[in-house]
Amino acid sequence: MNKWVRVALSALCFACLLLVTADSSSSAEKRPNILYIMTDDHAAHALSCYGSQVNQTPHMDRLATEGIRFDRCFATNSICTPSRATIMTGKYSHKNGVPVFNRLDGSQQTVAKLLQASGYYTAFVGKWHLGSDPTGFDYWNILPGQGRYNNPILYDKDGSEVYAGYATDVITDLTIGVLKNRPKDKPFFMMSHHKAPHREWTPDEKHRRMFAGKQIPEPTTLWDDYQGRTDALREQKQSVFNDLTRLDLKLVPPAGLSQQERQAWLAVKPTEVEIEVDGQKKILTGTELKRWKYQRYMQDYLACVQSVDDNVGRLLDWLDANGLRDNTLVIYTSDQGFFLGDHGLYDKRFMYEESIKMPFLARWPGTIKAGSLATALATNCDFAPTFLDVAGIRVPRDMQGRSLAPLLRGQRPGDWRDSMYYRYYHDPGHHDTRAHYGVRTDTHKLMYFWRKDQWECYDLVKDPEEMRNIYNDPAAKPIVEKLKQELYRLKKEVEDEDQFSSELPPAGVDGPGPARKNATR
Ligand SMILES: [Ca+2]
Repeated sequence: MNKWVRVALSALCFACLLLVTADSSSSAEKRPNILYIMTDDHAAHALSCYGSQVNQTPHMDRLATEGIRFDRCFATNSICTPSRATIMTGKYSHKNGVPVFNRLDGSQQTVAKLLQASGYYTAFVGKWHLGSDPTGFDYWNILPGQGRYNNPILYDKDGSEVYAGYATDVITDLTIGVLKNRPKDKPFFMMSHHKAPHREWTPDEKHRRMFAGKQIPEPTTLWDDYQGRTDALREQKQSVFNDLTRLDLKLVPPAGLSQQERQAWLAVKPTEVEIEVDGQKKILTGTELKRWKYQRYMQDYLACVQSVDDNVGRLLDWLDANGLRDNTLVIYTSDQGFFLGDHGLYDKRFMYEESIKMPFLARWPGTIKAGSLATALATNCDFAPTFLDVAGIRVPRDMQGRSLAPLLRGQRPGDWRDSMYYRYYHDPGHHDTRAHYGVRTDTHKLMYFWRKDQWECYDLVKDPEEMRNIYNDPAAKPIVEKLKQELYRLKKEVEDEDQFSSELPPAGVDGPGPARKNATR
């Protein structure tokens, strides 16, 4: 080999080396930012991109128009704290130790810790509601427990502080502040969690006015008489007609009450209400009162949602204006769904569609095709694996979900799941909702109320509103048997060995939080 060939070869090798180095550094730079926006109790049927009959959410709809809408994304245990624990761990409640409103053991593996260890800047702002302080975040600032709507208190590792304003605006402001001040040499993982539109549904003044007096269409199942169902629907105490309190309905206590008397007055579930119509006092009872309660509930709930929608728009505008549009995966979801008078209910918990269905919208230009739709069954167990996958991190084997990244790209893997497992434990809980577990497929649902040994089964194609329990229908026997087999197969697959079926961990997520930062000043 002559000298010139050797020089040429070594130059070629050097060029290759440069190419490899440049390539690996550019792929590291290209790891996407992840902005995860989550609300509390926002039902998919209160977003216009999901066909809402009751409101318009133009800013959330932008994510669907510019990205993807998942139509079958479900919570695996439809209440706040368990869903949050599942999102952080990628595991079912019986594996992460959070079946009810109990404290998350923050020493366990979480998606935030894994992203942080791989070089992501990780931050959390807003409603955490997991009892223990966040772990795996470079920055966190959270509401104690449920937090409050007006002038919320948030606390970080140094103590708590009162923030003037409305919680949804404050949380968005803080999120933008964190993003502005983040280290720019790392991709970010930002979780921005709203309190809204959680009970007691206190809107800000602007949006309260927007919905005050507005007539909201009633859902077709509002007057469901629960015929043909198990005892569970008849025994629950999450009825719009019977269980909303004076506080929920924003009734004003009479003057002169002590603090204690005032609280007792507000906690009453009224069977008659005095209102004023055209300057005349009027007592509402019976059917008229029921209809009025539904309206009052929905007016405030939707007003809270509208503020979130405005703030999602504000955050998207900020991202776009700051050059973060193209390389940021933005997700909008809620910790579960919510009953908006469906089956006469509010709240969640039950395995019926309105409760378990999570809105799930994602935008990531260049990767997600604008205006796409995913109908594959997804669950909140899948979120952590998805974040890891898009960040190029191997998903640990003990995570029970599966990355949604192929679905984001419009590809449904051939071996994608065709059923999902659900389990709710909190019985009697706050609403006497009976414990149950079940399976949902693309076409059917089977629910088992295990303490009562009672079953419900629905054909979701013929009966999407789940009004006709076909469990005892002779013609449905073959499908019921098939679903039972699938239910027990899934129960085994997710290793649910009835860990929490008889004994539940103590509650521990609603404490007051630490002392004020300026308490000693
Ligand atoms: Ca919730």
